Amino acid sequence: MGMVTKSTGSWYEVDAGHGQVLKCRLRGKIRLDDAGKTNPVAVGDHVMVHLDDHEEAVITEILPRTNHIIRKATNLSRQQHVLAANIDQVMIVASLSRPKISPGFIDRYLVTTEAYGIHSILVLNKLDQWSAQEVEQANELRSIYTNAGYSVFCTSAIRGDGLDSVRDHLSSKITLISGFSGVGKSSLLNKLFGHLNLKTGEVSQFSRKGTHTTTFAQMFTPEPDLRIIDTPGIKEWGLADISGYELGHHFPEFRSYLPQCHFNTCTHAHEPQCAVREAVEGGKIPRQRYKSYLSMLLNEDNRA
Ligand SMILES: Nc1nc2c(ncn2[C@@H]2O[C@H](COP(=O)(O)OP(=O)(O)O)[C@@H](O)[C@H]2O)c(=O)[nH]1
Ligand SMILES: [Mg+2]
Ligand SMILES: [Zn+2]
Repeated sequence: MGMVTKSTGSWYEVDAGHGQVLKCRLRGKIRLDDAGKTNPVAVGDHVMVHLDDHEEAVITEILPRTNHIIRKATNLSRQQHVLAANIDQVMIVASLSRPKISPGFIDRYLVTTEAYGIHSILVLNKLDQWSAQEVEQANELRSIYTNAGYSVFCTSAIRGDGLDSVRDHLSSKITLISGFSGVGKSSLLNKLFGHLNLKTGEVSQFSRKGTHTTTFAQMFTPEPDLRIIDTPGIKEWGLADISGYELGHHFPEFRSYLPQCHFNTCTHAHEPQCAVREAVEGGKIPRQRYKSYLSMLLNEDNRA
């Protein structure tokens, strides 16, 4: 038995334990039985491996997953690509500027992880570059997301600020790292785990015309029991199937108000006697989060 650490679609790297890494193929018999999925095996999958007659390692069985994250193959396609499986948490990295932070984008990531039942932590990086105004913005973001139940860390991958707390939150876990290109994901990992030697400051893979874009995740194990899944070139994942009524449940700070709405099918957009809207008016739910909620509710494209 082992864990898939890399998948290219035609072959797979499987960590079989005790430092043994096998390059495997997939047994022909395992089909894409789950209609609509483009890949049967994802990084993080637990698999059974056998050596065939030619001494080749072959994946013969995929064990049940505790969770998975899906990325739509393309925007228009209904095909889905399983990005990673069996992950403990998602670490969302953002910088305030260069590239500019998009709270709407962070909220979409968070709703998606909530829908998958996966916990998230948030890292605001490049604090060595923050202006006084950006320090203020970071404090506000920290309060908004801490209030919603997420751990928030302010870091500098260059100077090393805040990295001990991040390391504590990564230990003994499998963490998928997400965030815009250029926010400092690889720099953070290099500073935390010097021997990883990840390339930094790369041009976004999407902007390099003619280059084959790799959309496959890769797992690193910088310390025993501490695993990181990097998703190079992947800007966003597809949202899980979430109905308008459900959406509010994926904003943790809305939850205590939901049972108090007059209509039990309330979408908190226009209905009378809505406890969520009252909480926004009363300053108990941050306006910025409510704004994200409305834009996700009203923009069908943002939903499955
Ligand atoms: N000033 C400053 N620059 C950073 C920091 N972290 C990353 N960078 C720079 O931001 C650029 C992108 O970093 P990289 O780690 O490749 O980002 P990734 O695309 O998210 O992996 C590089 O030029 C890094 O040197 C930081 O904490 N402070
Ligand atoms: Mg990188
Ligand atoms: Zn309501």
